[in-house]
Amino acid sequence: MGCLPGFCSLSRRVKFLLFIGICVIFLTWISSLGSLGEIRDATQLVKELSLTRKVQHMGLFRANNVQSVEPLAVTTAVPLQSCPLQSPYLRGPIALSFRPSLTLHDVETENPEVSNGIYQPKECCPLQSVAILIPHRNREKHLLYLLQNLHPFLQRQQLHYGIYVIHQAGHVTFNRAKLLNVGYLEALKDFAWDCFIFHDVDLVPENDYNLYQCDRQPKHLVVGRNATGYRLRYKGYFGGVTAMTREQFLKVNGFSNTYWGWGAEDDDLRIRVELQRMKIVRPPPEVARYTMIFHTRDKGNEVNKDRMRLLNRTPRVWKTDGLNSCSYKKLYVEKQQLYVNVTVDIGRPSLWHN
Ligand code: UD2
Ligand code: MN
Repeated sequence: MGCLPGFCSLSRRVKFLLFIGICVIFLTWISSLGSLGEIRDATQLVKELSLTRKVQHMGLFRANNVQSVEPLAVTTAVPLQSCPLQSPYLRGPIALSFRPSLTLHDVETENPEVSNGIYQPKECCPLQSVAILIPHRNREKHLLYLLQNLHPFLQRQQLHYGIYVIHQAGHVTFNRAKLLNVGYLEALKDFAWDCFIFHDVDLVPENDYNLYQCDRQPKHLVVGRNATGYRLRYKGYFGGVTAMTREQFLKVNGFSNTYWGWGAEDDDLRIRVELQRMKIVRPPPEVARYTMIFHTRDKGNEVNKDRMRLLNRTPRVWKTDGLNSCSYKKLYVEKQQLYVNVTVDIGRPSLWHN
């Protein structure tokens, strides 16, 4: 039998020691393979757990038992059932409360399960994720009353929702429609909301069967309100509170940005909806009822004298005036417990656009 050069000349003792050394190196290598395997398993486990938590956060699953990281079997996730089509918590007509001494702190205490303006039910997987967009300036008391009534109302409907207040900075003429475009664009940076509710700050819903969810068609939620004898103001009226899916709103290119001051921006949206051959739907009148908190016309929101001319040009300009041309300066975003405050500079009426 051949011999490696130099190997045969070594003494038996040295050969024996060499053999032992090689065995030790081999065994160490084998055991290191085993522990690598364990590390890989642990990484996988952590990944799975964090995935389960992520999904759980989205309200889709509830993890069975995620306190311990061993053994692997703990990652089994139990799918949460969908919330029912009709929530068991609905009450029908509600006694509204407008207590003069109410404070934001009171409303925060009444809604411990809301944080960063967001709530989601624990007991089931919500049917829709809904962003409520409220255009706002100088109506703090109205906002307070709306928050006090709206949070429990939406929770009874078992929705995953977020409330965004889009606050127009400065004293330039108010522009409700442009603020709502900003709200849509900014809310989508947080979450892929399915449905958007465009909501006046002074309208408080009176019946929780008026569902804040979107339909296959754009939905108008204010059939009647106290000030107008609970009757539809006019055929085609689309103001106050409306619900559109993310896709429906995108399809019409959102609101026009060019309505500065009071009036007709809601009619403009109706024209856009009709141009896309969509049809406005409404809940039954006995359900779609609101109380509008009394107010006079705000300073800085005078009647827009140009509104009829603007309405006439909608079919020509909607494609280039809307979400895709909405320029603004975001001044700050503040995540409060009960709502997200987005404060923006939306510019001023321009000769070119108005
Ligand atoms: C009607 C419509 C409203 C809108 C408006 C014409 C109803 C119930 N509502 O409301 O949707 O079409 O006519 O532009 O028909 N706002 C402020 N600060 C201001 C001014 C307005 O926060 O200084 C906001 C606030 O959310 C308010 C909304 O804009 O609810 C509409 O303004 P409004 O309440 O003065 O107008 P109103 O009641 O005639
Ligand atoms: Mn109003």
